[in-house]
Amino acid sequence: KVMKTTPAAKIDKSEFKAAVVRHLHCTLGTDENKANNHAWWKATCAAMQEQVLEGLRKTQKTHYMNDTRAVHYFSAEFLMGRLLSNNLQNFGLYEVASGALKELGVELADVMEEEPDMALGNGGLGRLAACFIDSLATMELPAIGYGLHYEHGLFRQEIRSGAQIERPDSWRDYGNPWEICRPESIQEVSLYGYVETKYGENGGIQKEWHPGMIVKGVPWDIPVVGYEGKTVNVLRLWQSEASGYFNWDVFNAGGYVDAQRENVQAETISKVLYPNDETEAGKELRLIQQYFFCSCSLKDIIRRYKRAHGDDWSRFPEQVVVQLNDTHPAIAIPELMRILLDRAELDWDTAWGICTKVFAYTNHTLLPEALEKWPARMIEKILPRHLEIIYEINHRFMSVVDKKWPGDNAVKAKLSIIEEGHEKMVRMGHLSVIGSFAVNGVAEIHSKLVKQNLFPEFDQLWPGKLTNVTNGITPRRWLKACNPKLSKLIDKKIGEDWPKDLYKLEGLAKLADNKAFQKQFMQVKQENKQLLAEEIKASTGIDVDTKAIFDVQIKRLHEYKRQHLNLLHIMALYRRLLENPDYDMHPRVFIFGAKAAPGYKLAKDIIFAINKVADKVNNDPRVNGKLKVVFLPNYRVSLAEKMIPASDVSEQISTAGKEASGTGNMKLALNGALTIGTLDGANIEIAEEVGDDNIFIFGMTVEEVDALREKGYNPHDYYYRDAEIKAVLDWLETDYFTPGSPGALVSIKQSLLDGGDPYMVLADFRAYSDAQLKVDEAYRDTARWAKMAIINTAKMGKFTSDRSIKDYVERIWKLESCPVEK
Ligand code: DL6
Repeated sequence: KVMKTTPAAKIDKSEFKAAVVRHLHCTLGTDENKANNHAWWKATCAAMQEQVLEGLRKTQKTHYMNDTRAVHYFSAEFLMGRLLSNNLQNFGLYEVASGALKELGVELADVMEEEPDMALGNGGLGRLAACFIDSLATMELPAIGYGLHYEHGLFRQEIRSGAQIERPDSWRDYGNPWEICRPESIQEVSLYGYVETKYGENGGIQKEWHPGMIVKGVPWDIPVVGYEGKTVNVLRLWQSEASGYFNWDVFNAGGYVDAQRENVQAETISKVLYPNDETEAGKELRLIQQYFFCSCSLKDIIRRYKRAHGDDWSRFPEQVVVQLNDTHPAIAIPELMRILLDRAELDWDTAWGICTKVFAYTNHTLLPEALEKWPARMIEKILPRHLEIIYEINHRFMSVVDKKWPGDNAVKAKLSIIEEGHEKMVRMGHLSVIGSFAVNGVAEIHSKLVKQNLFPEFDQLWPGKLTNVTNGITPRRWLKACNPKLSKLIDKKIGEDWPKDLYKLEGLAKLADNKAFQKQFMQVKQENKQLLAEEIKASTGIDVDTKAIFDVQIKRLHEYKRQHLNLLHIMALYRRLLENPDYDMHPRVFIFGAKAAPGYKLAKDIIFAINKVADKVNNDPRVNGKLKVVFLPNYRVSLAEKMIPASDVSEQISTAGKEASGTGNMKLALNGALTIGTLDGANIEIAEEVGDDNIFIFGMTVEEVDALREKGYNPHDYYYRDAEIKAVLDWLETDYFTPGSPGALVSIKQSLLDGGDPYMVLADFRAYSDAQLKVDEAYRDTARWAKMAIINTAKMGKFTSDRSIKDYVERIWKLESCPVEK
């Protein structure tokens, strides 16, 4: 049963105003006359934080008193974005704060623009973690997020002469008003060194790890405010510091500089987020980062558990569940084993019994280059005891495999945690499946492929262990907060309960044919487009026509996501317009937002090509205003919040079988954008919800992709058979888009022809182009488009992250909510 929204905090406008002024004076040492927007932002956050911390204190006390079972969400990434608007919304204080600031002569919208994004993640996986902790708090579930307190989050992207330049992100240079340092909960983490085997008198063997380095993990807590502000959970991020343990010896021996060097080494661990999306970094520092936050987090969990249960380990799996967000935290499995074996001195079977009831693992990708493997030698150097434990886990697992498939060495080699080769590798995916009691993919099709292609034997060995939990997004951030105009319209039509019960949006479906509602719905879209047009002008200088179709592709730049398919189609439209100035199309603005991993050459080339094509198209009077191309720099959560409400068309055009789920697809559809997409990831489930008439599906299915590959895919066939494909690819080789530099865009053509077109862009081109004609036709019928857009919003109930969390809770975590007294 959903209650009507009530403000969580009992604070009125004048009290809020007084709190802001108090913080301006007493926390920031300035006053109303001198304060700039940054100071107003900090003072507003501080006023808000008073309410937040009260909620946090009450929540922690309630969870402690009830000795609750809790989920611990281990993730190397949390892409939180900005928190002020979210916290105000969730506490029901947005209007209060806005009114209070207005009386002080300040606009809340301007103040919110001062907040740097907390960009501690690359893309989908990190943002999913952020949506999940929002839902966990909203659903009053005992939960804690654990991750890394990166000093620098994902790089800031600048575009210079069309090319991506990476700049460091400094999200907390001037302080982060939300975080609280907790020195009382510092942990120590060991690294390097060697393992001593001790033989006891009774013949028992004891292992002792003598580390070569010890670092300190300092926790920073970010409060996570649930909707209606009842539960305030915590995101605990670990920052590395020198422990001082070894350094003082060096220092005392006169090695001041060497001591500093050790400090630097220790502090490097949480210095920077690896900017790779869908590729494993394979660097020593990355493994150390993973181990560092897992070790700190497990010790933190154990400290809390012991406070209530002492040395009785039997109840540990009843109290603790750890969700591994991909394999990045998989090293937590041997770490818990090490603690149970070497510290708690449990026997192997007891320890393993506990471990395999605690961990669950989510797989987010099938791309082979993203499946983490670590050289055994690297693990041995950094974590010698853990490698021993991994070998023992594997040894025992191989007996299980031998029982199921006696004498089958091929299956053993395939399932072994250790991949043999010229360099022995530890497969973190295998370790995660073996050490977890549940494994899930993130959309129906993805989970099916995980079972069929990635881990089929594991599925046979442990039927039911591999399952699906379709991803979701928090409607609080991705509709209520980012699209206030549409939210208010929805509130008026169906009431205010939908942010907590998104299936309520279904109530809009019956209005889809209502002319007056269609007009209001499209009017909101129009106003949002106007705001985005202003943003585009401010950040790129490009004027766009808000009556044009806003066609948006926003996601990391990756070949499998096929931004270059979109680009080839734009070039084809441009050609059609040049060949026939009367070519009949509704004006369209293609808008991109995407960061490329700094080392991913082709991805950066695609960004460069988009910008070069944009320069040409946007300045060519012959297109007669029908075509514009915009690349918005530095795509991030706060920019997504501006783009999504203003989008008409959502590009979800990955090669079928490659996009595990996608979550941008859900955000855009929720805000009334129509999807043009392949039958991939969650697109399939979106299509099921909205119906075939309200989505533009095109291209090969997973089976067709496989069949074509099987048969032998030759992109040249498409190049020679389709004159338009040939013309646009050849165009890339000229200097038309890069005057004076012929060939500057040729790498794209090369990858699609000589490179074999690994993501079958050319094979899907014609189907994509045909689907785009249907988009054009649909848009011209304003009533039809409005109806389709309304139905998209109405049918997104399934994709709330509350539903995902409910699935995890009921099927995997077995958690109970714990309401916090007001
Ligand atoms: O599950 C969240 C998100 C999915 O929606 C995307 O489809 C998928 O590409 C992304 N995966 C990653 C890769 N990480 N690893 N490993 O971000 O996860």
